[in-house]
Amino acid sequence: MNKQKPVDQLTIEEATHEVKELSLQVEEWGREYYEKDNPSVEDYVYDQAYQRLVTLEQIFPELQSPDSPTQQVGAATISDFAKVEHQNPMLSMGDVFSVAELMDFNERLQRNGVDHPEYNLELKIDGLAISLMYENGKFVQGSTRGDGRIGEDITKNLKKIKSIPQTLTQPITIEVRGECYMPKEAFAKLNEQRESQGLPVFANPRNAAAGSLRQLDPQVTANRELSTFMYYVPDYQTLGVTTQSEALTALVKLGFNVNLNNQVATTKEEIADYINGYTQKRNDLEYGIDGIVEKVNDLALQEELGSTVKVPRWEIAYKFPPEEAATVVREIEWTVGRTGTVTPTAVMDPVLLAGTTVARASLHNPDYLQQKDVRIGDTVYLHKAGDIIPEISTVELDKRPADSVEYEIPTRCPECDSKLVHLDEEVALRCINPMCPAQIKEGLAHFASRNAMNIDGLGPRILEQLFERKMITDVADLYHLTKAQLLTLDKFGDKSADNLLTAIDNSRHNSLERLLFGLGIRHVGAKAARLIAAQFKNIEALMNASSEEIASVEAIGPIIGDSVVTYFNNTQVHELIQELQNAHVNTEYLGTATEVKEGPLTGQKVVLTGKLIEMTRPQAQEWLETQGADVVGSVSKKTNLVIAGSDAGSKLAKAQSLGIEVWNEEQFRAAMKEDS
Ligand code: 3BA
Repeated sequence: MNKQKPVDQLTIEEATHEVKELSLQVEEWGREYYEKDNPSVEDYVYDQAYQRLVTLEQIFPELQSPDSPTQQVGAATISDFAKVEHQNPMLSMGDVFSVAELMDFNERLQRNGVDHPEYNLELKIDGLAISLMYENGKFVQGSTRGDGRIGEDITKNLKKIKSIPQTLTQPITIEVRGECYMPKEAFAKLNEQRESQGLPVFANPRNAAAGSLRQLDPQVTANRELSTFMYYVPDYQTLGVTTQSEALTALVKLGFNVNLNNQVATTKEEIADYINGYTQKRNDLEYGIDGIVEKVNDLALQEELGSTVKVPRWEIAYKFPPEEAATVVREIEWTVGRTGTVTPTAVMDPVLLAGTTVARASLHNPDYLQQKDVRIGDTVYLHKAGDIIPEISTVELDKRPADSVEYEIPTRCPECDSKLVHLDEEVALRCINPMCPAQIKEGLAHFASRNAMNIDGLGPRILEQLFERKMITDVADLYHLTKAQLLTLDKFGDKSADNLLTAIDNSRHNSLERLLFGLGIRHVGAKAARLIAAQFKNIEALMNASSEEIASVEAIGPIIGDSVVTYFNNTQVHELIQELQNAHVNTEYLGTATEVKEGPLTGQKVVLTGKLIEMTRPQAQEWLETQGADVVGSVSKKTNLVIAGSDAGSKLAKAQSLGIEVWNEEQFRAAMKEDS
């Protein structure tokens, strides 16, 4: 992390400059967060920047402008939903990042004459604030928080959430507020499903919940597993209670879901224990929490304390620090993919990080490795990108061993020792030896994979053994494996051998598109394979087709056309196809021609901008075209999606000003992943 000068040591010029930059940055991140449910940085980074801006404006009050992001309540709403004005504004919460700051807050309350108040401590659910209106006990309207004053009417969607009662146990008229969230397991399942459909995955459960709630089709919401915890009633007199903790119990009685892990506390020790306890336990909860909320328990006292423009004076949220763990890099491993890309992975001493043990983190490519300057023996800090993927955040330079040397990028393939190259202007390092065993093994695994020939039970360990023992050298050999051969494999019994033989046999009857995808022809993803198979009907027709004929298939471009022709222009490939046919592997298209399903990108106008790290622009464009997207050069109102790599400039800015959806490279790769 870059060390910042303490705010009180800045000159006015420096402060002016920083306030200007930070305001723009915080505003942009805020927009991503609130309007697009799609933040490009982790919440912690946003919070830190926001906090720094607040401090700057406190110390240099002359620099605070009325349109500073610190002066807005939340973000403006932009959407297709009807607007709802909240009867009482939905405020934000003040926040602190350490227990010491929380204690300062409490002492300030004391100094302001609040003597040893009782606090109600609650878990801070990582979801989305909602408001529910009931008239005579009937649910009539539900809305998002929006900018705090005006939210969006999402009644139809909220009606699909099981934990929201349609009718209360009493016929009262009341507004109830709380949090809507997606349980961790539902989130994991949803992302798995989206990944297999080639859709971008959600970065975290909060974004998934937001994306699921703000759907124009309530059926989509219904299919997402969402739940709620309610915690606030603006008009508490209706409930006949005098404390926040009683209010929670009253809400349970009315039929709401309430998180009853709350605790009433008075002493510093109790508060610290609660925070420490849940800091430990948070990974075991079925829902995400990002902190602890402390509220003055006495509701009359709350009213007396009132609120500033933005936040109540009677509550404070303590936010958990991001989960980081330090460990030591022992090795950098290079693996060769199916297309020959050689990717570095840091292998580290195992550490516990956000609930799982982590020992490996991708370093993506040589450029990335060199930028981070990760070396063997270095102590590094790990975090989880999007809460899931372990990533090295920083190298602890103070702990670098004295004899440390810069890591040397290999020049030869770790598998076959042939010379590695950079193709075109790719960042990726490649082994271009077609006989490289690593590539062949990966190719076999790809052939067997779910969207290709779908041969169950042919995992990497089995393939490795079959290959090492020379039982298979190419995909056609799979169809000649015998039970006797399989029984010689490690831990392979009668049953597993039979199952695998059956799975292999079943794959003989697959439709052509699976075979075509499974062959691993460059640029031919699952979707392109389907479109081509539907057009040419059998492999002979495709082998006789020209590049132009292939490129004339709807949604297929010249790069795929050329790639397919080049692939089949090889006598070894002809022999392989012949062998497959001799082994009775089907090479005909079996689907009905009308079944070419439209995808989410079909017909969408997409603009590519900025630098991509893990692929070239033409590769990105090609894939988009196979999805039926229309890749265009400039951003206009008609653009549906902008894919922005690093250092994206005016096109990105324009897209943002027009409110067009923007994906970063990671989101784009998630969408492509299925289709590589
Ligand atoms: N308590 C979020 N605000 C919360 C009622 C106040 C409040 C929250 C809370 C303002 C949670 C801000 C949005 C909002 C209702 C405004 C909680 C949580 N209390 N336990 C003090 O679990 N995330 N969020 N919600 N009004």
